[in-house]
Amino acid sequence: MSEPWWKTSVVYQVYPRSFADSNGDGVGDLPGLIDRLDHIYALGADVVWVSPFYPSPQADNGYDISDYRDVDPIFGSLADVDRLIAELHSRGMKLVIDIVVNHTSDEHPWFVESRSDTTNPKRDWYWWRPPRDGHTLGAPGGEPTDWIAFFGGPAWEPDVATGEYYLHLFDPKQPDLNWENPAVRAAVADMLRWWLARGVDGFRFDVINLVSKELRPDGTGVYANGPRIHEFVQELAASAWGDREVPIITVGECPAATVADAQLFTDPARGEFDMVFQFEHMGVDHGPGGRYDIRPVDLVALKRVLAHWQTGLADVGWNSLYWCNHDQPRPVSRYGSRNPAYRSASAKALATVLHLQRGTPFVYQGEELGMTNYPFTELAALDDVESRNWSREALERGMPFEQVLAAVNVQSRDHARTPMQWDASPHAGFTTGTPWLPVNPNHVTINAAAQVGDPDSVFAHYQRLIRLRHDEPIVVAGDFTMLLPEHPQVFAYLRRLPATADSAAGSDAPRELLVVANLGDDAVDVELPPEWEHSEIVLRSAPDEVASNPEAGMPWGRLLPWEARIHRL
Ligand code: ISL
Repeated sequence: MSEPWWKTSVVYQVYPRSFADSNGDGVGDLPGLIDRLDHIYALGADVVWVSPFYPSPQADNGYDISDYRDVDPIFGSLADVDRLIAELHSRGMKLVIDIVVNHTSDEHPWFVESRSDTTNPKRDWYWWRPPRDGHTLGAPGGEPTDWIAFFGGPAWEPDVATGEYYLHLFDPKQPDLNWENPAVRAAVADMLRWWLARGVDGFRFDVINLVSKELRPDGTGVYANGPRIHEFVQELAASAWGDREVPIITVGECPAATVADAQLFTDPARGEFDMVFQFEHMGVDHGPGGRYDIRPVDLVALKRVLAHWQTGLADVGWNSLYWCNHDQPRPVSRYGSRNPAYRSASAKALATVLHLQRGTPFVYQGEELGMTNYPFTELAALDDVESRNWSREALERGMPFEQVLAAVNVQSRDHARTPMQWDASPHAGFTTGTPWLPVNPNHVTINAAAQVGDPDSVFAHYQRLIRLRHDEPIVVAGDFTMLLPEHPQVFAYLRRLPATADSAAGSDAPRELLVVANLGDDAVDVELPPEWEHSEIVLRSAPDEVASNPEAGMPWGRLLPWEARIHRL
């Protein structure tokens, strides 16, 4: 098949702060990551995406960058990046770096210059505005627009020295770059070329669909997918990587993007991104008040959203597939069983229904072990700026402490950020020092050392799913049909490779797969298409009693709790 390499790849995301600490300072680093690359290689992932490692005041753990062309000393040096690239390439793997260019740190020299004087040449590199008519700077209601920042509070920060506000869609320490200014766009493209020349193989673009915005009267402003977004992305793609012989991988993180937006972003003919991170399926347990306004996961809605993306990008564009990243709770805690006896089975079932979809799967560090949320008992233990701000505001609004803590225990971004669980030793093998965020006490049982090499482990299941994608063209190229869409407990679909669309797959290659999983604690009987009854089972995960005695009187169509199967015709 002449598919681009990223269509057959699986990406593994590393949050460097929490992956592996080589020098005992309690913070993960690049040498630590390099030491652990064989774990990712053994899993079978093709690409490693590393969250930001650039110099940063760490107001948002590195998503506030003060120098795009260096490495923060807490993570290592540029020489370590070069070594990381070489070590990955020697294993046939690739490196994706994280590009955060909707905003910089307020300590980036560009912003330091910009704020120094209203006449500074870099003034217009950011969004500076005078107070609203009739208001004084900093007085209530003086903000130029009614926008609220993602991390709470007004999105405008008064700057007393120059008498104006600057825009920050996130933290005040993350001022938004003004992409309307061509010099900003040229500087970004230049920086990307610099990293490509260093040997990186692709980019993940942080909140990239926020770079085009329209400041307008209250209630009418546009902060996402603004009028020039596709123009900006096309220009960037053409100037930074359009001339590459070997294609790179590009992923645009796009909060609030619809399928229609994604068709535009990922249509190869338009020269924008290879795929986007969409957020629709992340909203199925959010109420009208947002992510901390928690609702039970609605499986029917979750399936509807994912099926919509599968069919919406079937003819044009490409999907990314993910359950987790450094901003989300742990999938096994979010969508899996409340019963610890089913933790491992539910991690496998969730992985199965995601990885057999069409798209490029992303595995977030520790997901391949079935790592869980952390049991926070005090708000002071939180590090994440978003959950700290939200919990402070919620307490101020009068929400009882127990309710705040419960919400944070479901949704905090810190759940994904507790240290990687390598082994059962005191700090889980993550560090010899004091970890920057506590290690989950369950590391004594949930850890890599216990799972790697164990054929029944969550890790082994991920290995099989990844191998299946590499071996079976149908997993990459087949079309998608959801089955039992209204079933509240079962996730089932078909993948089919139409005979015409497939010449290279060979005549004996399978043309149909059935994926079915019970995402519940009770056994369930479902009506599956009868022609599949005697089909080959490619992969089956289920609690021990099935694994040890697969045909133990199980009627066709019965699924044990959290059982997942892949059938082949
Ligand atoms: O998921 C979110 C909605 O509550 C936010 O946590 C998140 O800020 C949003 O998904 C955008 O994320 C990206 O940009 C942020 C950074 O904090 C996140 O870590 C990053 O992934 C600002 O750079």
